[in-house]
This record gives sequence, C-alpha cells and structure tokens, in this order.
Amino acid sequence: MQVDRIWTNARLATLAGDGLGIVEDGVVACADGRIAYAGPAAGAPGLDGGERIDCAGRWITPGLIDSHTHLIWAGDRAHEFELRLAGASYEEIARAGGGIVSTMAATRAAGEDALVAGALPRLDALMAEGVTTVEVKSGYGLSPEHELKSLRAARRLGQARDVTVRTTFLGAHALPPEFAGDADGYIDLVCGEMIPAVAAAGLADAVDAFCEGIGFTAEQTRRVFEAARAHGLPVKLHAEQLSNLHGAELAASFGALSADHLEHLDDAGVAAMARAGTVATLLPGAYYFTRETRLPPVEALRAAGVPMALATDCNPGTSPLTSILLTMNMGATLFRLTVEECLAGVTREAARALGMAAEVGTLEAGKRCDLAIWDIERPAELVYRMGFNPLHARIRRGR
Ligand code: DI6
Ligand code: FE
Repeated sequence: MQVDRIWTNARLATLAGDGLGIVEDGVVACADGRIAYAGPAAGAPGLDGGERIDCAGRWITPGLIDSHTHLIWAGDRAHEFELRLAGASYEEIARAGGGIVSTMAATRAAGEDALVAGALPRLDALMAEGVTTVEVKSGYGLSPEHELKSLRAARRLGQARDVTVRTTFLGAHALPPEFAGDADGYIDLVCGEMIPAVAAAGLADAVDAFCEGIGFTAEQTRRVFEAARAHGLPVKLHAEQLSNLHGAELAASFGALSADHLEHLDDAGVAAMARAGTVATLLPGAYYFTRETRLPPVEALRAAGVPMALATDCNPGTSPLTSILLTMNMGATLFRLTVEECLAGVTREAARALGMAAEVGTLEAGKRCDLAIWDIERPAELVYRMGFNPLHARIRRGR
C-alpha cells in the first residue's frame, strides 16, 4: 500500500466501536489526507513510501472536535461579570443595556473583518489543545444582514486557520429590540427571509434555536425547524437549559442531530432522543459559569443509549470557555462522565452531533487523517489535569 506518511511506535485511542479502542504498539498511515491504516503494527499491511515519524510511545487520538460554540461575537462582557459578582441580577444587567443585546449591538457595529479578527484568538486557544474541527454558530446579529455577515465570518475562520469549520444558523437565539413584543413577527423574518437567504448562499450546515422562556417557544421553534427542513438543512436545539419546554422531544421528532444543555430534560425527552438517535450535547462550562445546580440526567441518557457529546459552548454571556481539555475535566467532575465518555464526547460523538461521523471522530481507514498526538502515559490524563496542555502535535489532513 502506497502512503504519504506513517506514525510509528505510538499508542492509539482509536475511539472506533464503543470504547476507547486502545492499541498498544500502533501505527497510523496516511494517504492523500486520509487514514489508510490505523491499528496494531503487527497487523499492518505492507506500507510503502512516505515519511516515517517515530512517536516514541506517545498517544494518538482523533483530532478533537468542539461541536457547540458561539465563537463569532464582538464587544466584551467582562464588566457584566464584575456587576454580577457585586450582586446584580441578569435582569438588572439586561435593563441597564447589558446582556445578550449588548453583544448584539457590538456585533452589528463590527465589520466582517473585525468579527474574524475577534474570533481568531478564541479559535487559536481551541486549536492549541488539539481541536481540528469546530462548529460555529451565528446568533448575535439577529437581522438578515448581520446574521449573514456572522456566518461569512465563521466560514472565513476555516480559511484563516488549518481547521474544519461547520457553521450553524442561530437566528432564533434572542429577540432583537426592534421586535420587542412581537416574537412571532421575528420568527416570520427568520423563516421567511433569513433561512432562505442562508440556504441560497450555502452559508450554514445546520439550523439551531434557543427554545426557552427567555428565548423562543416550542411552537416558534417548530416553525424554524419546518423552514430548515424545507431548505434541506438539518436541525439542532438549545433545549431544556433553564426549564422544560419539551424542546428535545420536538427536536427528536425532526430527526435533530443534537439537543444541547438538557439540565431539565425528562424521561420522555430521553426516550424520544434515544429513538431518533439524537445526540445529547452536554455543556459543563455553562453549567459551571452560571452556577447551575440541576444536573443533566446523565444516568438516564446512558441507560437509554443516547450518545453524549461534550462541548465548550464558548460564548460571552454564559460560557467564556476556550479549553476543550477543561471541558472534559468538567464533564467528569461535574457530570460524572467516565474518561471514555469524555473522550468520545469530543471525538466520535461530537462528529455525530455535526453529522460528520463518516468523515472524522475516530481513527479508522477512510476517515480524514486528523490527529492529536499527546505526551501522556494514559488517556485519563487528558481528563484528569486542569490547566495543563500535553499536546505534542496536531495533524490535520495528514499534515
Ligand atoms: N444559551 C445561553 O445561555 C446563552 N445563549 C444560549 O444559547 C447566553 C448567550 C449570551 O448571554 O450571550
Ligand atoms: Fe450555546
């Protein structure tokens, strides 16, 4: 077999199948940016040509995937954080012009170049910990012009850096002030103008919404999903974060790729997700930062066989987090996920949450050769340590 590059003398966590897929004394071979072979050195086919890289016993995992981020925004909410520490409530801050609307105003005022420049340091922080695929949502523009601008900026991140970017249209994130008192009118605009424009421009890989008391109702979410379906776009949903509006069930009924947050998910929601194969994306950074106390129903999800992904939810209001490694640690310490579940949550299951399971997320022949090579003795170290980055090398498409 003719290959371009071979990593030898490695230990692999392939994540193929159900568990970590551990291979001691493994090799990975790449041809044309794809994995030609990943497995035991002993069972390898004859591998001809190419550069040989001795990993000296280091571990190789699939490149990591952050499957839920809001990386595109302008402005700053650090002062709001200070106000909250001084005792101000979310509502008081919103009334004083803070909150999500302040991010919207700053995002509308920013040009596309400025949005890209503002997001790059956040993206760089993720990539420095082995992220090779990242999902980026719009949702701080909240008008046709500024949502499209945000999605174009998100796409440009994937040209500015060596990373795969998947974009998600989140026009139904919050109600812009010009539609105060007329949420249905705003949803008319989302469905009638924004989704068709986003689809026509090919700017989004999926459509998301924030189904919540402070977001949109289940009925409004259904209209967004119907418009997405009419334009051939898969859906996902911010569901059951602060209350139970049965959004996850609704999402599952549309065959959603994922339902995300889920602290208030009930048994019916778990069952619906299991039936539909909808991934549960858990976001421990938001749980931590908002000092939430209600845990997502991890045991019920596990028992029902619902795949679980873990993501940063990087956003300025509720999860200013740009560490996928710390996200794994929080998944374990706060949500009691196992090491296997944490690693699968940022690889195999994250790929599934993006509809990319055939392309990335495991070390298997035919998939993209996106790798993270780690200076560790065992995979648990990636989950166990806090604020330490043992990444040795990050490989995308075999380079
Ligand atoms: N869930 C949240 O908690 C936020 N967005 C979302 O989908 C908050 C976003 C913000 O405050 O900027
Ligand atoms: Fe989010």
